[in-house]
Amino acid sequence: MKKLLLLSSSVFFCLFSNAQTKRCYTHELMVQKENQTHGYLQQVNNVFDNAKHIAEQNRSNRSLTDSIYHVQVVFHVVYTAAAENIPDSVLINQIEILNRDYRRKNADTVQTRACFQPVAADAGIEFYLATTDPDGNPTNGITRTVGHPQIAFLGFNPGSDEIKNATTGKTAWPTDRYLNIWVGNIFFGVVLGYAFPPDNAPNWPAGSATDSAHQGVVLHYAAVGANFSAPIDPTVAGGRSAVHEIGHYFGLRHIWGDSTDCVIDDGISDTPFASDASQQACDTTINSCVDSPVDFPDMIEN
Ligand SMILES: [Ca+2]
Ligand SMILES: [Ca+2]
Ligand SMILES: [Zn+2]
Repeated sequence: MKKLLLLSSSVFFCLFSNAQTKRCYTHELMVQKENQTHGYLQQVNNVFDNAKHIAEQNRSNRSLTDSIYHVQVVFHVVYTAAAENIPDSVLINQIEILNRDYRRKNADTVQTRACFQPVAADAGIEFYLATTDPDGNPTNGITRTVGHPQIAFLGFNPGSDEIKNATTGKTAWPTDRYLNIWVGNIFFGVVLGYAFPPDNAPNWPAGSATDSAHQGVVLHYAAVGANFSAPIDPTVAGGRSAVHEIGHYFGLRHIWGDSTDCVIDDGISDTPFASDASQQACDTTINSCVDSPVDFPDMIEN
């Protein structure tokens, strides 16, 4: 679990490059789930705090911190038009990008400013496409499903998570064994992705906020990989939406805590406080909050 802390300083990109669009919908969906099922956010916070506690306990345990975690991935491509049925090569490229960034082998680490170099780290997490499906049959780790025709008009609605629905999309493979990544045309076209973090409430009824069948990541099809022929937006090309959303899936929050103050943050000590606005421009000169004892600039690298 120490990896959770390391991860906060090892993912480098500016996903929120345009204040007018909502690139990541994770926080909004968490708020929605709290409204639907009171206590959801507390369950998420409990898992997060427990993970931090374990990480602190294991800080001196070298064998644990040196281990590499391997995450089995299945992509569920759900399409209503041919362009949305993105090729295997793009999905394989996305896995390569994940393994590059989560091992801190990305070339843009040279842009990490000196003040943040001491906390930048290899997260020690690698990803691979599943080779066996839930029934024990061989698979290439990619499923392809034709979505319900009614989806073709507006796209999949994140609010109802309908890309994971049996009648409109594709149901999850067991979420305790696979990282499910759904790929499709997300509602409005301005949401690049969303994810659900661990929530530690296994006994709530199916269909409620904590339904394990909804765990995983959803990506807009045109935000996947770095080699897609028609990326949704050149400013966010490069397969970094998946890197970002999987961070949420592992439990990380936006470093500004989805607030516009300097009080609520991500709960991680090695990322300085920041206000939302400072993240949107990726401006290295912004210092939106006064930190103590050392006042760092906003960590736009993260
Ligand atoms: Ca922080
Ligand atoms: Ca600061
Ligand atoms: Zn996000």
